[in-house]
Parts: sequence; C-alpha cells; structure tokens
Amino acid sequence: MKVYYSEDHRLHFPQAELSGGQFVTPYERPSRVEYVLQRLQERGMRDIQNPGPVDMAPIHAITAPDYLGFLETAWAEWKAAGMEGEIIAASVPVRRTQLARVPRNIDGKVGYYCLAQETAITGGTWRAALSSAASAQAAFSHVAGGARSAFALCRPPGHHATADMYGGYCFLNNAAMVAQMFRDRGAARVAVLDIDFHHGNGTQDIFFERGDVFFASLHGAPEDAFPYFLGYADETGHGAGDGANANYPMLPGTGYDLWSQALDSAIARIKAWGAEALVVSLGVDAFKDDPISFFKLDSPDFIDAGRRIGRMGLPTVFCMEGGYAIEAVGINTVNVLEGFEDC
Ligand code: 7XA
Ligand code: ZN
Repeated sequence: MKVYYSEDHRLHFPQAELSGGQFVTPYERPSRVEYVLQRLQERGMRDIQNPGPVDMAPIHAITAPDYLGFLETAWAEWKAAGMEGEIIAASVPVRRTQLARVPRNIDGKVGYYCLAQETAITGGTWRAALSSAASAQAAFSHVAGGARSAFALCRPPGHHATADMYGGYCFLNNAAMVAQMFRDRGAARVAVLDIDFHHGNGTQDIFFERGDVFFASLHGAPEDAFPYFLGYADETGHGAGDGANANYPMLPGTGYDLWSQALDSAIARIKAWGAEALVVSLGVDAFKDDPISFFKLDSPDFIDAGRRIGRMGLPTVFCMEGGYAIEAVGINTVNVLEGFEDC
C-alpha cells in the first residue's frame, strides 16, 4: 500500500496541553509519526512518498473561508498583540451565547473558533495542517487513479475539526475532505468509517444534513469520553442526511468482542447503503494501553479489523487520526493496513 506523509508535520509541536488542570506535553506529538514510519519499514511497506503541494480547493470545499483566514493569520495576530505563549483559547462561546459573533480581539477570535481548549496553536500549525491535508489529497489521487487503497499518515489529525472550529488536536478535516473529493470525482455515494476511539464529531457535523456521504463512528460513549457532546446512537442525520449517520458509542472496558460486532454492523450499514468509495479515519487509540482512552483492543485485533474493512472491497483511503500509546502506535496502525491488504 502506498503511504504519503510530509516532514512538515514537525512544524506543529506545541509544548503545552491543558490536561487535568495542568499543562502537560501534548499526547499528540511528532514522535507518533516516527513510530509509524519505523513499523512500515520493518514490515516492508517502503513505498512512502512526500505529497505534492497542497491544493486549497478541496480544503475550501468543506471548510469555511473565515476559519481558514483565522488559522492562517492567528499566530501573527497573537504575537502582534504581545502574547508570549502558545495560542490557547480562554473564553469560548458556550450555551446561551447563540448570538456570538467573531470578535476583533485575537484572544476572542481564538475562543470563537475553538471547540476544545486542550489544543494549542503554534507558529508552525497552519503549515503543518496544510501538509497533513496534502498527504490526504495525494492518497486520494492515488486511489482515484485506480489503486485499491492508500494510507495518508496525516499529522495533525482531522476528524474533530468542523467546517469552522478546531480542537481535539485537529485543525482541518482530512477525512471529510477526501470524502468530498471522491464525490467530486464522480462517486455517487461515499462512506467515512471512523474507528478512532473518539467520536468524529467534525466529520459528523460536516455531513449531518447530506444524503450523499454516510458517516459511521465507533467510539467511547459521550457520557464518558471526549468530545463529550456528540456521538449518541440517536444522532442519525437530519433532513437529506436522515439515516446517513450511524454512531456506535461504547462503554469503558469495551473489548474486541463487542467492538468488532459494532464494526460489522457499521460495515453492513455502509454496504447496504451502497457506498462506492470508503474513507477510514484510522485512529488506534482503542488500544488497551492508550493513555487517554478506555477500550481494550489488543494489537492482533487491529489486523482482524483491517481484514473486515478490506472485505468490503471498496476503493479506500486511510487517514491517520489518534493513538497515543506511543510505541504501539506503529504496530497497531500497520496491523490495520496489513489486515486490509491480506483479506
Ligand atoms: O481522536 N481524537 C483524539 O485522539 C484527541 C482526543 C483529545 C482528548 C483531549 C482530552 N482532554
Ligand atoms: Zn482519538
């Protein structure tokens, strides 16, 4: 399987994440990519390429222009305002602020565009996010050119990003962008299957009222797990999207027996719905030793999950999302890809 990744991911390396009332080194860090690359090499998956320059048009297709403008200029504005540290949102519009408008002050703007405050923006974040999108675009082009599959080793990840908000370590929604690219290239129906431990709220939100992109997500129940406010089973889509959204929230301690039943159900739904192409939001934080998650999947389970996905027989683009048990991230990610290829 061809792999795309950009060294520019390194430009995004915040020093601080707000976690448990403290600032910690972010779980989402550059070394995650190193472990995946190392494992790919070990397993002989050496067809690894840099993507070409990013194409802004597919990003614009699923992202609001004012939000893109914010991401591009936030760091310069922040510094010009005399801020010393990394960009961290302080005041955010919450319930009972439905009339919120974009403030002029950069501190206010940051809050306006933020959906979760653990995520810092640095001087390199915009370029890193673009490079992540470029990897997803290159993977798409490879599959659109006739390949069965490709893996975009995206960093930063994307599935929490909405059309106009960042958070959960995500800035641009790579998986949603690729789904839209499949649509624009002529696929009538496209599915996004999100197997990351966390609900893909951003992807859900982007397609919630659309009947041409099916979204299925397996994740920690929102009562217990980030992003907390979305991901319930009764969120099934709205308007034209009614019936095109399937959430599988699961409780702490969930192991592969239950998780794989949910996966089978999601796969059956996607097949019955008639998807012609598939995007997989590939997070491996459902792993038993993940430091910020609570499922109990073991490394071999990821091979089996990959096989089940592969048996769908659809042109497939994998976009990297989460996974923080650093040394196992490579093994688990590559296990999914090998299972997919092996089926
Ligand atoms: O898939 N999403 C992630 O892996 C990011 C989760 C961020 C959790 C932050 C909890 N304070
Ligand atoms: Zn995750």
